[in-house]
Parts: sequence; C-alpha cells; structure tokens
Amino acid sequence: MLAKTAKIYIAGHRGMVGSAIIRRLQQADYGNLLVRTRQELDLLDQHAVFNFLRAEKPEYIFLAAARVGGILANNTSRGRFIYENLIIQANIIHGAYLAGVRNLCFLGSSCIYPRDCPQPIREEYLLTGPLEQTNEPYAIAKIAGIKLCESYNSQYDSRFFSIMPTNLYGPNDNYDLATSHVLPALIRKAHEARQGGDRELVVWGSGRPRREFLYVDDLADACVFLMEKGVGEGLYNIGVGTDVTIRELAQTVMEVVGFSGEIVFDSSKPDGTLRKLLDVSRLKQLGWQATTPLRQGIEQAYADYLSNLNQRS
Ligand code: GFB
Repeated sequence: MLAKTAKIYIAGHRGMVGSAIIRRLQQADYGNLLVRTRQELDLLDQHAVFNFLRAEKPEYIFLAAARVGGILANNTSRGRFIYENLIIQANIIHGAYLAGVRNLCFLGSSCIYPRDCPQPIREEYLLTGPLEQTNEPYAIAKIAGIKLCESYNSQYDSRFFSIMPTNLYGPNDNYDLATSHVLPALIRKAHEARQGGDRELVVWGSGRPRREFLYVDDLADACVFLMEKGVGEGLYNIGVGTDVTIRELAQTVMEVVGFSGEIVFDSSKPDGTLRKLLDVSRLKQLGWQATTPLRQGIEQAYADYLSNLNQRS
C-alpha cells in the first residue's frame, strides 16, 4: 500500500517524464517527495548514488532518469546513449538494493522490441528478434535495465517492475531540432515556418512510418497507478492503442499551429522502424487506459511551447 506519507524518490525529476510524475504525485497529495538536481547528485557517480540512497532510504523509486533523444541523436551519439543509460540504471537499481529500497518503477521504451515483430506488440515479444538499427544501443541499455529488475527480484527480496512507454510528448519536452523526437520538432518547425512566412515544412524521412503518441501526463498517471496497485514485478506496455503516419502527424500539427504550407520530405534522414504499435491489453485488464486524445494533447503541448517562448523573451 502506497501511503501518502511514503518517501518517494523521483530520479530525473527535471525531465519531461520525471516532472510529469511529480505533478501526478502532488495532485494525489503525496507529500514526501525526494529529488536531487544534477548539480546535487551526479547519477553517473556510483559512490555518490549509493551514499545518497543509503542516507535517504526512500521507500519507493521512480527511475525516470535517462539519456534520451530522437532518431538522429540515438543514431549518432550511440556510445553516449548506451553508456549513460547502463550506468545510471545500474547505479540506482543496485543502490536501491543496497539501501533496502524494495519498490522501484523502471522506465523503458517501446524500442526494446524487435524491429519486425507482429503488431500490436505484446510484452512477450521481448528478445525474439533483431532490434531496429538506429536505436540499438539505447534499446540494449533499456533491455539490460529490465533484466536488472527481473534478476534482482529473483535473487533478492525486491519488487521492481518495468514500464515500456510508446513515443511520449508534452510539457517540458526537448525542442532542440538536432536531438528531439518528431512531435516537438514538428511543433517548433511549424511555428517557426508560420512566424517566418515560409511556404514549406521539412519532415524527415518518407512520412510513411507509423508512430503511437502518448501524452506524458497519461504516462505519469499509469506509473503511479501501477505503483499504487503494488504490481511489484513484470513488464507493462503503456500506450494509447492506435497510431498515425508521420505525414498525418505533420498535418495535425500544422492545423493546430495554424501553418498552411506544403510538406516536403527530406529523404536524407532515416525513417527508423516502420511501425511499433504497442498492445496495451495488459494495462487495460488492470483497469487503466490513456485519456488524452492526440489532437488535444498536441494543443496542450503547443500551448506549453508558446508559454515557454514567452517566458524566455
Ligand atoms: O521521434 P523520432 O525521432 O524517433 O522519429 P523514433 C520518428 C519518425 O519521425 C522517424 C520522423 O521516421 C523520423 O524520421 N521525423 C520526421 C522526424 N521529421 C522529424 C523531425 O524533424 N525530427 C525527428 N526527430 N524525427 C526513437 C528512438 O525512435 O523513439 C528512441 O530513437 C526512443 O530510442 C523513442 O525509443 C521513443 O520513434 O524513430
């Protein structure tokens, strides 16, 4: 039972996912939240992480700290993506074990599944085939995180579980065009094209890949739901159950932003996997479902983008 006074550590609380988990916990009146900025605690530093967890002894951990990025960042910073993710998760998971923290929610990603697996993707398809090449290092790190959780549960007295979100978007997203995911990139490009009076919106790849998009507050709600339920083990896909092509996504973003130019495809950029729609029946059976429709979520994300722009100017 997750008590309202339980000490809960949120690793990565300044990122899009971690900050959404904080919002969700605060909304539900959890009052004993533990956070550390990167300046206060370097998660790549094993001794600092072990000492911190031993001193603070949280009862629950949400492990939302990670090196993340879009297709280009994954494909070009391959060393950094595998190294930083392996180290951060190993430090926190082993540190949790050493400090006697029994409950932990590990955040993975839908790219852990084989590139060519049947759709929608069920949790059982993990490790049944080769991975998508553009994000293989990141996916391998995340698979190692899942296996760390499973192995610690099996050898020790821990209750660590893993969740696999589909492509996320929402407040606090990364809008840097070189490292971002597609949805924030298209919001920024469409906004700047409209402001600049441009005629074209450049979309990477062919526009044919399909992606599923989950509003980050829905993801945070699912993480807290599973922790409250006390699932304590296993792998859970979290998505909306439907996907769109990148071309359709670009059209919706253009409508929301109010840019009516032409879409131009840049075929020098990779498409990545053609489809990765998650099967979300496991979560549905437990009684959870996403609630934010894509268009509404894009409107909310664009409003957040605009308010951040206004704050900076
Ligand atoms: O979101 P995204 O970068 O990552 O790209 P993935 C999704 C699709 O959108 C790809 C296309 O086919 C991109 O080529 N796309 C079109 C764009 N225009 C743009 C643009 O301006 N920027 C970006 N970034 N893409 C990531 C993985 O894969 O998904 C991570 O690399 C992680 O490991 C994450 O799993 C959820 O969906 O292809």
